[in-house]
Amino acid sequence: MRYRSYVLVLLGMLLLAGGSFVSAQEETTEDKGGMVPKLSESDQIRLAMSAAPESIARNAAIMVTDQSGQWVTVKEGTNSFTCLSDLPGTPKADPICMDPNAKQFISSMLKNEPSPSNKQPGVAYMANGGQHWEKEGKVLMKEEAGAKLVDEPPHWMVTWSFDPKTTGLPTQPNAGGVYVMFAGTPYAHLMVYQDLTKLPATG
Ligand SMILES: [Cu+2]
Repeated sequence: MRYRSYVLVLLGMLLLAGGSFVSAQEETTEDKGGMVPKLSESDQIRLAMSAAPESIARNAAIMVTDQSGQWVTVKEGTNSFTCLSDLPGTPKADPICMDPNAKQFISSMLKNEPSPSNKQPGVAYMANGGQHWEKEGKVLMKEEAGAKLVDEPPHWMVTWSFDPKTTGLPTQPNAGGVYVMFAGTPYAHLMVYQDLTKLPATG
């Protein structure tokens, strides 16, 4: 009898632990409804750091977004990478870790500058995945009437304007795992899916 209640208590503890594990996971992958700026600073820091391998995230500068979408540095970094809790524009959280060139690229894009300010290719990680808008098979830079949201699996990016015409690279997510996003615009960049078991079924 005593043994049985011990087992029950243990089982209860396991269930509780399992429950909080599930909700901790959901925090970084489920629909936020564009709520990331409203999350607490510590939740946003966790989100930001989830975008890159731990070896990069732990020494990176950390930025969160305030209610007006401004980036706020909450921790200085020592490895030149910057992790940000969310890229605005889609309901789900899009945490990203960027090297200095990629940071310039992304920052130019969010400021609607005509072309990115980086003069060299950059590397960015989105190990938690993200979302993009798509209409009639075309990946869009911004939401449009009739556009639908498409989930991006975990990936990294090379922020350089690859031309699909000269490189032969596809402009759509596909079973090969690599494509040029925003092809034909100054913000074209290479998308590389990091988990080959999670490629889009549409390929
Ligand atoms: Cu992209």
